[in-house]
Amino acid sequence: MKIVALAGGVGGAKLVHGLAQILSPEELTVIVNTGDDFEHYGLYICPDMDTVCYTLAGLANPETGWGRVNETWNVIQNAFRLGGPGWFNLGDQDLGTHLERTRRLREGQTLSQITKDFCRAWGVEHTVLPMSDQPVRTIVETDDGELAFQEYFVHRRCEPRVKGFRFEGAEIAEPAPGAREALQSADAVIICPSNPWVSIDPILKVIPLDHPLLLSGEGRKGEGKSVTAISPIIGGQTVKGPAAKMFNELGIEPSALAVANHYRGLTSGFVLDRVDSQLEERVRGLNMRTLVTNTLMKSHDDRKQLARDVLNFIGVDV
Ligand code: FO1
Repeated sequence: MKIVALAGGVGGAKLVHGLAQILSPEELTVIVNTGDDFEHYGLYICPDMDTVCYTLAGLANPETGWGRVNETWNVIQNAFRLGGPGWFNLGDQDLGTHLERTRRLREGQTLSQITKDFCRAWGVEHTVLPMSDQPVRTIVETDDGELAFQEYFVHRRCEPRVKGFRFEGAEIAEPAPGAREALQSADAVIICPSNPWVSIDPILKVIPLDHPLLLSGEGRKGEGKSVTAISPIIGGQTVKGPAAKMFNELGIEPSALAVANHYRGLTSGFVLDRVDSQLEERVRGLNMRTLVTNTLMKSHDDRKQLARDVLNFIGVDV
């Protein structure tokens, strides 16, 4: 059984970690959002990519979910004292990643090649692909005007009211090498519990899953490829990040049902938390099979259990 997981930041990384403990590197490919990439201090930063890779490598900071465990902050504090921007926290170990990635990009290497090399160095055996090697930039349209994603997310703490999103460069960006092939040969696609607006939609803009070529592969049971999403909204709230706030500001009541509706026509399966079980019938009404289970990943065991539940739901015996 071949699975492709689409992931954004911390929530996505946690489920991917669970999946990677069950599926072999031949069975699992992860495609990661790069719409939140940006340049800071002249360095190329890939927050979601790094969050997924550090999590898979067991190097992620367990408190924040992003950045490195046992981190120190000497470089950024010294740069800040000299007048540099201090709103985006780059740790000393993390800076090593950005320095070397930037050096290689300037040498002409691609983001996917660099990611492959870094994953090997970190002992990550599963394939992790950026959605594209070309730049795609998530722009948040707000009451305060258009904001680059990290400006909105970190610098402005998601405070400006959201009116919409644009993914600059998505029309011309090509899927990263191997992404199309992985999707074509996949039996199932899992959309991780990441922010639908700013983590998953950029990936879908670059790699539309409903493209006939991608969906044509036969599932293991001859039923066609299944696409299953896990709700990042539990009991009307997001575990982490601004997804619920975004739904609200866009005039949609945040709920697992709203997430299912967002993916309507794309997903054949939908996973919602036990606290939202009363929404199950209405999600089924959107023509989706449903699984109600515990989706809150507080511990490492929770990650693996949710991964197991989702895999069983899509027909993998684990
Ligand atoms: N998120 C924050 O809220 N504050 C930060 O200072 C911050 C620094 C940071 C550094 C490296 C990295 O890979 C991620 C970092 N993040 C930070 C998280 C990141 O900006 C967001 O989680 C994602 O872009 C959204 O998925």
